[in-house]
Amino acid sequence: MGNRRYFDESDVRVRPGRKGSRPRTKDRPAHEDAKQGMVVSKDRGRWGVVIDGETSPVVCMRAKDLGRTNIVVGDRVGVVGDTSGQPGSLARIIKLEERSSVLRRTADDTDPYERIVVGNADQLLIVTAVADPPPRAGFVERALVAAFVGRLTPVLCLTKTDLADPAEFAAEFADLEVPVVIAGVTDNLSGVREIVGGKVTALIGHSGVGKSTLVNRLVPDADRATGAVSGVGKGRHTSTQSVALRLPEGGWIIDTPGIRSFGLAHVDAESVIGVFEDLAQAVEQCPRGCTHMGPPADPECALDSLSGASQRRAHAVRKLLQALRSNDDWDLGIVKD
Ligand SMILES: Nc1nc2c(ncn2[C@@H]2O[C@H](COP(=O)(O)OP(=O)(O)O)[C@@H](O)[C@H]2O)c(=O)[nH]1
Ligand SMILES: [Mg+2]
Ligand SMILES: [Zn+2]
Repeated sequence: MGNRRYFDESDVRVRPGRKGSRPRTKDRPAHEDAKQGMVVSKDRGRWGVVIDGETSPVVCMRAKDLGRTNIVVGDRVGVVGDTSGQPGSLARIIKLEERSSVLRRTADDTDPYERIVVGNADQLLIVTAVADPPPRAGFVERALVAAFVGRLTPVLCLTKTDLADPAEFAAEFADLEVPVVIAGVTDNLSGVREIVGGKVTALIGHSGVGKSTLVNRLVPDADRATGAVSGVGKGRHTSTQSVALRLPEGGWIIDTPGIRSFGLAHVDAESVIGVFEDLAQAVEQCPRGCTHMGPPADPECALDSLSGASQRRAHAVRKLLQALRSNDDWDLGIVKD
């Protein structure tokens, strides 16, 4: 990933932290005693927060000060009040820390609202079966775009490798230098464990690709329901809320069963190209208004002057831009699992 550029703050619109926005002396004393933790669950006005150094989540409400601030799984927060975690205890989130990454979805490509679903994940594990259901490049492309622009490192994770050879599908993304791991039921998971260990990894994929099966192998006490789960409200695992599960080797897996759609209305071509240093430099030479898609629309696009690995990367990025323009694959098809 030598060509992948590191972002600076201006690349991603993250919610600014409250720190520094007002003088310290105006902070209430309670804020100084706040314990830091990570949001691991969110459900109907209650958040589960694991305080740093602890293991069990503390149930929290959101302080009035925060208004309707969107607090999501993975967020780093400051918590005050009863943090004992005893049954019936309720603590209060008083501060949302600045996010290092954001995974966003929109209801569809025309939805102007940017809905953040996971905060601070290091990586996005894009889970795809190589067969049953057949893999869809369009879905992976859109997930890659979401990861790149949200500052998550994408990893392609291929399941059901007992049903088909994963090499062919994996090759489609080789030019973007996206790491690929295999995670079929007959595969040793050491490759996956190496990648997720010690990191915060969000996991997405169509229903039925084997996400829950994988999570159960990685987190033995996760007890995620597998197989076709139909109907609303049946069983205890039909929640569509995201949840963070602690990995035995350290780090977290964030399962996101509730992502039903994955629009990219907030993303433009420049921000995708900007992820790749060589391409970002090249497009500085493009004529005004170039959409970087190449001929016939953009006969003078500078991406067409590249050679070697950069040329292949430009071709792959154009495929991402194409995916961005089409509405065909925005629906992940995840209803319940
Ligand atoms: N053949 C095969 N089946 C798998 C594999 N992984 C999962 N499955 C099956 O695929 C179905 C859907 O798996 P599940 O984990 O519930 O998928 P999810 O909807 O993505 O959470 C279940 O019947 C699993 O047993 C695999 O690697 N190979
Ligand atoms: Mg599932
Ligand atoms: Zn161009």
